[in-house]
Amino acid sequence: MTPDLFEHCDEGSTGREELAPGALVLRGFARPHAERLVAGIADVTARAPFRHMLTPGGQRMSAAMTNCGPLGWISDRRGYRYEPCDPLDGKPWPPMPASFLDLVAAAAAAAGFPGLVPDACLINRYEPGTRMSLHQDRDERDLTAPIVSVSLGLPAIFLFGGLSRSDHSDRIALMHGDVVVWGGPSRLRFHGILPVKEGTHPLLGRQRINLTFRKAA
Ligand code: MD6
Ligand code: FE
Repeated sequence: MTPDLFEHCDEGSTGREELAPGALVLRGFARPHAERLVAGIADVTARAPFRHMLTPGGQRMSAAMTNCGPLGWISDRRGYRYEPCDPLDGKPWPPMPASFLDLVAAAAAAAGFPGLVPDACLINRYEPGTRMSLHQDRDERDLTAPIVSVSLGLPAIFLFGGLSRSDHSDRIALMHGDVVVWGGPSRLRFHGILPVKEGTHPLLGRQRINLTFRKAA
């Protein structure tokens, strides 16, 4: 499937696709929630704006980020970690909007993880040309909980690799409304996002937004 086929359509596909043991895509699962999610993103970013964090090596990250919930993921010269307060103003991260919590509970249950209560939500914003290099999500204390990842706006190609950086990566097109639930034996797979292609989404304009919900503490 190429993203171009669906770029200008309101309808995508639905249903579930298993990527690997413990990792599946719920196609279009968030689409009925999208307007409430976008309102929640606006509330969060009014209090904790998107910013480009620095990697420990001093590079500006390509995706702009913010957080909501009890813990937020940050990166700076001192490393990667979760913090209860936004370093920009020293205040607690904004609470998770009810629309986020409703969606994550429904998606996790649909994927076979009932009762998931995340304590961290990282919000990534990609403008065309923005990418996310291959990485593992390993800063969370509880690696038994799955991650729930929600894609909104412009499509992107998700690189889905193995447990070593040098393993082959599959390429998966993620469209507006797709939800990836990822845990168990896939929890520490390397993954990334190829540079987002130019385009305009009817609801979000010239951007892709990804929400990743984790149990960090
Ligand atoms: C993104 N996602 O989709 C970046 N991490 O923009 C992630 O880095 C990610 O989608 C862990 C689990 C699922 C993900
Ligand atoms: Fe990740």
